[in-house]
Amino acid sequence: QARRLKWWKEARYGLFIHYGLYSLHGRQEWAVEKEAIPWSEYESLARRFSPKPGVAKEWVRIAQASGARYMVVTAKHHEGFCNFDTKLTDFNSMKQGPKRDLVREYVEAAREAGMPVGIYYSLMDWHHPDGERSSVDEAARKRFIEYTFGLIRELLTNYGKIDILWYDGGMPLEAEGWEAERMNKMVFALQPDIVVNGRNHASGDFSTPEQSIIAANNGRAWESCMTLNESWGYDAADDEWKSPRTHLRNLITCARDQGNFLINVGPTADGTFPEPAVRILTEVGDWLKGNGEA
Ligand code: FUL
Repeated sequence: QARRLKWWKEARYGLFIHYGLYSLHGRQEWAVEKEAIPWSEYESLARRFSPKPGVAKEWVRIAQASGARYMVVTAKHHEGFCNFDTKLTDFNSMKQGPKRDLVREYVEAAREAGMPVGIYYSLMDWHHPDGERSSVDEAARKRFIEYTFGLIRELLTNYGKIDILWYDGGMPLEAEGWEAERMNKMVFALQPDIVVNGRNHASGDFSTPEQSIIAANNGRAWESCMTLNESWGYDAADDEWKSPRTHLRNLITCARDQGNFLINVGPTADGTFPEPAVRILTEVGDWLKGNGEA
């Protein structure tokens, strides 16, 4: 573990990106659930999903300008839309709009720049017919686990080396229901050097305080994830941007306490970062460069 985690601990600072169908309506990534949007309506967003060409390269460029030393990008969020080509569901970016494999574009852009590649994967899945009932129906759970393992297997097989697997949404099951130990066994068999968080309820490599900085006091590795404004996925109405100063102070606090800092941006419909996000990230990046840290 120490050997696998060495680069990650030294990196300290990563850029998190929440991008998917929810970026189109600009009301955050929980909207389909919170607003009870009918699936037919939500699914139709896929037909309008058209990230601008070269968008992943732009993300990597901004990540580099910000001084970030790794990236984590959503492959699938809670609403189940896959930003990648998969054989296991048609609800994906290759079959629906934009007919592109966005995970592949991202991985290739990051690789080309020497940027370590993290993949965010939500276990919780509101779209899969067995997702919600998996906790009360054993046959449903089995099918859902097969689906889940299948998608993770595709992500860790089809794109070369993946450096981080960032599980999320460990509901509605617990460690046993997710078969979390077996899941990680598969993950390490496919990607022996990968670093994984603990949000699938197995212990994994690091803990993930969210919107707060809580240093682990037991020597365990940790990474605080935070938003630049108040939302993860794009929210057109959210202008509560943190100042570059606050953002930098948070990064320094994490580094001082031996933790990592993962700062999030929610790109707009076509994948462009909101202007304030670019400004804040670049300002922090300039400071880091001026101080020999990037
Ligand atoms: C949470 C999710 O519910 C949010 O949408 C976001 O992805 C955050 C990083 O993790 O658990």
